[in-house]
Amino acid sequence: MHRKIMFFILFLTVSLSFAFGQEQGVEKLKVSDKDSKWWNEVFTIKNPPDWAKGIGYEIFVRSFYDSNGDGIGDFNGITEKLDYLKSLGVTHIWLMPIHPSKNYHGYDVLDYYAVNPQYGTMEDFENLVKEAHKRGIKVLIDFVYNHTSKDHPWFIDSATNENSKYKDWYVWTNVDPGDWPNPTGQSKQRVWNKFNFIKGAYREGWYFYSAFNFTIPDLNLENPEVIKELKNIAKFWIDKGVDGFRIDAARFVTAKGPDAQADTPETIAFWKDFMGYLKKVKPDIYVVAEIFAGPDIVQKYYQGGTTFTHGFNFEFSTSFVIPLLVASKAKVPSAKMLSWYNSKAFPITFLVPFLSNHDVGRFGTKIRSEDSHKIALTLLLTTPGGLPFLYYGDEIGLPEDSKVIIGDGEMRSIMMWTDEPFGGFTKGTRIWHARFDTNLVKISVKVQENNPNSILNYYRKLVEVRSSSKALSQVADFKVLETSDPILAYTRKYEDEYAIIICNLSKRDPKDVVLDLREVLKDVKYNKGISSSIDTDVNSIGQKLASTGQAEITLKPKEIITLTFKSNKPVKTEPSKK
Ligand SMILES: [Ca+2]
Repeated sequence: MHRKIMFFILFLTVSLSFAFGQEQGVEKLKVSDKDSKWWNEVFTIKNPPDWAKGIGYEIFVRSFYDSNGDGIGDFNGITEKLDYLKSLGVTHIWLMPIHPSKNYHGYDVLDYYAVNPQYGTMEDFENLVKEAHKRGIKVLIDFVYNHTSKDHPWFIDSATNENSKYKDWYVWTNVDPGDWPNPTGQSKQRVWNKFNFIKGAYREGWYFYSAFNFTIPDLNLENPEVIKELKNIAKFWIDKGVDGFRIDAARFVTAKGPDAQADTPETIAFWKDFMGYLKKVKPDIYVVAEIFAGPDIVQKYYQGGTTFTHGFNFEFSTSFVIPLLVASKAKVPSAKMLSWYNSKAFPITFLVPFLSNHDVGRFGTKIRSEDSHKIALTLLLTTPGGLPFLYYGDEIGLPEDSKVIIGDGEMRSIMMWTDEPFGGFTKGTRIWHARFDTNLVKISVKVQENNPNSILNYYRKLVEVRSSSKALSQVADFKVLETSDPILAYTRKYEDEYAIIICNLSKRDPKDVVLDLREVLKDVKYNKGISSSIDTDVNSIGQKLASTGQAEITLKPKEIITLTFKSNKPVKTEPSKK
């Protein structure tokens, strides 16, 4: 009896230690590049495309930095922060709408030829563009072509003046078209609305088309006069020094019926013509479109490179980054990414990845873990695609501010610069969104700059590694390595430069990994590397891999390591002429 119990205890101890040992990472996961395939960009890209090394940054002017203490962010505020942006590796800033508007976010424009006086003067804007250019930063502005404000003088005249030149600038009918489904996903919002804003107006009782909201009627973009005017507006801003545009609501230009309100052939033809004009005015123009859909729809706007130069990838975060982080499994999300890569309809460089924006919300709210945020930023900057975009605050993991009570304002709250009142956003005594979560100052730029292990310091070092390596900062070949969960690993190659990125997606368990990259890393020297854990000696791993092609490493839970390599061959020099 006694011996039986002893035997059972011994058995239990052995089984437990075996199981425990496995969880602790005794099992070694092999990562080898033998059976994987290099993916090459199948479309010809101008070499090197000027955006490839860069990083884009979306700014909500009202919330970025207030230079004059009135509680509203402004152009001069951005100008003051250009050196900060430069320190993030930013090469393109996208300013959300800068025009006069009655709405705080600016997407219902009142005058396309002016700047919002709350943001500063036209001279302030021109100065921002000039100072940005001095630092090698391009300026993109938001272009809201699909609709105007209902208070825009064009709409008022179109509604009230039977002889107006703007009469057919909007989509009107005096016969009730019935209830069409809303194409933008806002099912409660009617697309045909009765005009009753002005008593006795010529259009009183008529219906106007509006894909988003009755306060922003759609322009009639089949009217050549409207198209001509929009081209003039675009040229006006290009002449001001603007380098390109972010196109708002690109899918909804022309509705042809209840079942044809998005992505219609007329819409695509409109953009093809419009882009042809922009490229004529400014051949190197950078245009990234909001095609709020998956890549299967986005590809319709590539058209062999004749339409937009880039479209945002709305699935990058939801179908790739978040599933990796939540499920801690690599296979399915990696396959998703490769399906974009394999598309015959567009090059992967057409798809612009991002983690957060002003409509989909902040990544820092969806994934509340610093380690995961570091992984996400690494994936953003090291997986193939077009110019990666940050939303202001992504570099510090800024979450949404739940104290903001203005509609959608939680995603567009003030930037946290310091741990002073209002996060150092203003020197004044109030801010435009009144209430804010004072706890957020704890993750401000200044606080993170003083913490070696912060998201911001990790991000800056990652940018340094990225820009030191052509394998990461050019349109490079790409290979997802065969691994077992929870390990994700991929390599990139440009000429004879290489990068490897390896990540332990497990939230709890460290993993021992045997790296065998002898097939790839031949005759290379280690360049630079970074780990999301400051305790990992990445340089010795990199040097070992460079000399032997192999290394055994223990990855901590949620650790990601990026290593870059250059050719060991002596640089060829031209024989000197005697
Ligand atoms: Ca201000």
